[in-house]
Amino acid sequence: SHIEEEFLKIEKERAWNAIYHKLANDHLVRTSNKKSDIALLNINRELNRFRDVLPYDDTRVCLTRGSNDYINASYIEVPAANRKYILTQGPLQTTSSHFWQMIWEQNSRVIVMLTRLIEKGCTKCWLYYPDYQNESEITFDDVDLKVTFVSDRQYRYYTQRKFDLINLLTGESRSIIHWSDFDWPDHGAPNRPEPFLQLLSDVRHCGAFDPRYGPPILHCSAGIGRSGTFVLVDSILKLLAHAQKPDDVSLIDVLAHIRTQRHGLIQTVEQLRFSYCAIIAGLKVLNAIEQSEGSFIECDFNLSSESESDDDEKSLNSKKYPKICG
Ligand code: PTR
Ligand code: PTR
Repeated sequence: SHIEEEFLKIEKERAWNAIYHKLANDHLVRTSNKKSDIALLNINRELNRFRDVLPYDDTRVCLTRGSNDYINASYIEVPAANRKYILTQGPLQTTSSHFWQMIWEQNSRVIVMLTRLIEKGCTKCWLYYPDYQNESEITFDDVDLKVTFVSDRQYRYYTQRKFDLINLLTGESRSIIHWSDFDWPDHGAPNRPEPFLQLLSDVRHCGAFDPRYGPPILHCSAGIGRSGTFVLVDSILKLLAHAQKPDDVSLIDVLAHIRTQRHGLIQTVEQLRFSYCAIIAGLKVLNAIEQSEGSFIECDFNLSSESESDDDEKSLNSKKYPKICG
């Protein structure tokens, strides 16, 4: 593919740094009129995990219920690929309820968590979900939501959890699928693309892009480096699979475009290089998956790949609802 040719050319010319920094400079020009005024309001400062990672006003996700509509989250759209995502920071203790409120209001059903709770001794994300080891349910009284643990399943490279998200005002309950524990420290890149492509394939097949529901929620710690890499690889692979003229698909253009929706997507040269590697490998191994598009019927949030990867996984806890006291 032309992406592979481009990759080999950059390798040969050792041009990764130059390309990455050109992108960063172009970005400053393209976004000079972008504002993050809402994120900087005094009442919202504390709601940001990092002072320097803020959503732009025009692409931020607004909460609809309650007195403050702010959450550090952005819509990312790649219209040519027919893809929408929500990227957000790893929830803080004080913003976990807002996170679930956003999921309810946006009608999202899938969460991809690309950070660990703690990396190299530093806290990267609050434990905002019931992991069963600590808790089997969490009630967020301020937003009238309850999240209950349903099941977890350990795959070779990551964990899948299912939760029920219950609206305490109406009693309505929704199934949520949560992917986590993927090994990928911030500012770095995975050693090889295959585990990542497996995660991507499972995320696609669990209904993350089902048009009946809201966009999938992607987060890492800041919600820009690793999550941005995920968006770029997924959307470019989708574009290459469906574009009229795949040779016109430009990774750099798509990256520049998504960077106008949330700043800093893809944080390092390694992550940019990894995106190329994952796309090149993905074109080979994801072929079979692409062909199955449309075969996805009613989404009951059971993994369709269960039979394929049976030996990759084992149930951590009973699949049934764990006992609750009382
Ligand atoms: N100021 C922080 C830093 O540069 O370390 C912000 C930051 C943290 C940015 C993590 C990106 C980070 O990675 P990710 O978006 O993958 O969590
Ligand atoms: N067809 C299923 C769905 O729409 O959810 C599963 C699936 C999803 C398969 C996406 C492949 C997918 O990849 P792409 O969107 O790149 O065709």
